[in-house]
Amino acid sequence: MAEIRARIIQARNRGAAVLLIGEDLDEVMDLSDRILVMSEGRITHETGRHGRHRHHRPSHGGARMITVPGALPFPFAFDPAATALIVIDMQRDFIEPGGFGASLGNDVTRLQAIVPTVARLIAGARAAGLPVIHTRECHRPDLSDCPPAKRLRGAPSLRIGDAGPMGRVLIAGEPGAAILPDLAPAPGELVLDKPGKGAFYATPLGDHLAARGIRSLILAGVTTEVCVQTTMREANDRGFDCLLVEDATDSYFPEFKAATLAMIRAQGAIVGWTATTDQLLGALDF
Ligand code: C5J
Repeated sequence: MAEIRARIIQARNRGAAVLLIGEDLDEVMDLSDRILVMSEGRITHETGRHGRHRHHRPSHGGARMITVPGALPFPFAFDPAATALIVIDMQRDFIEPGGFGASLGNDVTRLQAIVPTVARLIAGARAAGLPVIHTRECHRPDLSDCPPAKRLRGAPSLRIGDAGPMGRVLIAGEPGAAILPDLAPAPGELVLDKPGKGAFYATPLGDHLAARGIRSLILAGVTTEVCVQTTMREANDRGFDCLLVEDATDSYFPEFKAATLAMIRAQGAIVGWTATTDQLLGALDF
């Protein structure tokens, strides 16, 4: 249904009228925003438009579906009651000098630029009643959840677990592993520590989402091509519809961000959709 709905909206947004033919009257009504009843070549009954917004549509079971018309590669439809925002690894260790990102030789200032946008996205999601989930890439102090293959790879100036200016690098509870104060989780929001790049690996995220009936995920955070993309692919494989917020994610490498966005949208949203914060919040009316 979501695929059919997205294609109809895409056609309508190009200015086409869409004639629906189906045996399931509820489904047809659900997908229609005007009903014309014709008899003997004449319109005998005509309804007004459903709802107050062209892209908000009721769906089967009474869910209020919202569509982000400008999403790529085609409009993204989601039920806000079954959607969560996941903010990936907006930690000091990736975004401030002296942390893990910098130890790998990266210019962390690029990532600082998205902080106000991520804050606006989080505020909009909270205002719309979407659950907000935060992740932190970090390890236990004894490193028992950090494979040597991860710790010993390459030649960083500081390895995971080494003492740096923000405490031990990527270790839970150390100052560097904390989420930036401007993006601090609100009381009651789930904060997940994850030892891998993907947020589903070795965490209770999947069970948490299943228990709440979440079927769509909005993703933001850093870095686009590593932890964000890995999480989005994990989610896609688990059956979630995923949208990555383009201006609320970034990479140390602009070309990797651009390639990731292109890969996600390619082949008819093979991994998912992308949209801007304004496009998403506009659809949510915030
Ligand atoms: C990386 C992450 N880049 N959060 N972690 O190692 O993307």
